Amino acid sequence: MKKHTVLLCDLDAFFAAVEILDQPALAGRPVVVGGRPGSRGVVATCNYEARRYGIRSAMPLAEARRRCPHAVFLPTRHHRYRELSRQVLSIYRRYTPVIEPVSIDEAYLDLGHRPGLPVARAIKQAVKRETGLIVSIGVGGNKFLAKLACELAKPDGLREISDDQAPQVLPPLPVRMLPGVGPKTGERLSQLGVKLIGDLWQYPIQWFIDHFGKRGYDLYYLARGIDHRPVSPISEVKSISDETTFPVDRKATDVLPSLRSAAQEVGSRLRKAGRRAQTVTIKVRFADFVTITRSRTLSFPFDSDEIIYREARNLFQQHVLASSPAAFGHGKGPGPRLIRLLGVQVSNLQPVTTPYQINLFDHLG
Ligand code: TTP
Ligand code: MG
Repeated sequence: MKKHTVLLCDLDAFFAAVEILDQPALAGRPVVVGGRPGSRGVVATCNYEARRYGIRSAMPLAEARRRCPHAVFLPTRHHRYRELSRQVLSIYRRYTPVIEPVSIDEAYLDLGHRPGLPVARAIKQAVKRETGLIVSIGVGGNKFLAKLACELAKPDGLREISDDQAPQVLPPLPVRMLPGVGPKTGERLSQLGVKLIGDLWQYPIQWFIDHFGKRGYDLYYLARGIDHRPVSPISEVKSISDETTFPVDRKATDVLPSLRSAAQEVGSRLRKAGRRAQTVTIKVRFADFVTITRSRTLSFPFDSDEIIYREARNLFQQHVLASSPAAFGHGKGPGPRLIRLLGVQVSNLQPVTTPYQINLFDHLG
């Protein structure tokens, strides 16, 4: 069966690019979007001029100002970003109906059996001409290779990684560039002596299954540039979640740092999706595989890490720590109730419409 051509289109420095589009006098200056530098907020994004000073998404604004005091700091205007996001998607739709948006500025396109580069070139030009924005595009025979090509080519990138090129391109890259390998899996791989994608090639598939369970299959194949995930035009994201299975079961009193990092991961993806949530859910699987989920719905929409963590922590304290004194390790029970898996989810998602509420809610944390 002939393979499909996949494009990954990701707009460059999206929020910052929109601000510069609407205020051309800012061009060439470092621009940071996220809020006033005096506020407790974080950087949503910044342009490449600001990245030269080490400023990055999710960095506290105060830190960004320390690194580059003369940068221009702007509040977010989600309404305008959504408008441009829709406009760009409608351009993609002229080239294929099979589109899977993954965030406010990123989408996979399935081109069927057409060659990718000419279409990618045409899309880049149309987006530039009609919106003024720059889109980087990666082309590949699957989602992973398309995404990787885009990442390697950014900014203003256009690159294809063919199946034939994958065995040369992949080995020297860090394992963190594999889909699904975040800080946690990255750390586990590093403990196993694996730093580069090529380091994974020496192991048989059983090694992957022994260390990573069912996910091991994906890792084995992804390391070789093989990715069977289809481009699936889902209508709307309904929830965002992050969960970790610990390498060894942990005491309930020891997992709050993991809960915090899950809350941060979910918060970052929520903001990137241009959404706010109203419900936080925690999922806890104990060592005996008994699994519970507990939720709380707030009266207002939120997207800050602090609120997500605060609610997740309250749920955890109420339903895990308080309800099982043994979890503290000094109860009368058979011993501490150990935890195998911990997850955080946000749901009840809605688009961000009012621009200043991020800062407003920051003060509730
Ligand atoms: P990205 O595509 O990750 O970043 P970017 O478009 O700003 O820069 P580039 O693609 O050139 O590397 O995210 C898209 C938008 O999502 C970004 O402009 C702002 C928003 N966002 C947040 O609000 N918070 C975050 O933590 C991240 C990563 C993104
Ligand atoms: Mg982008």
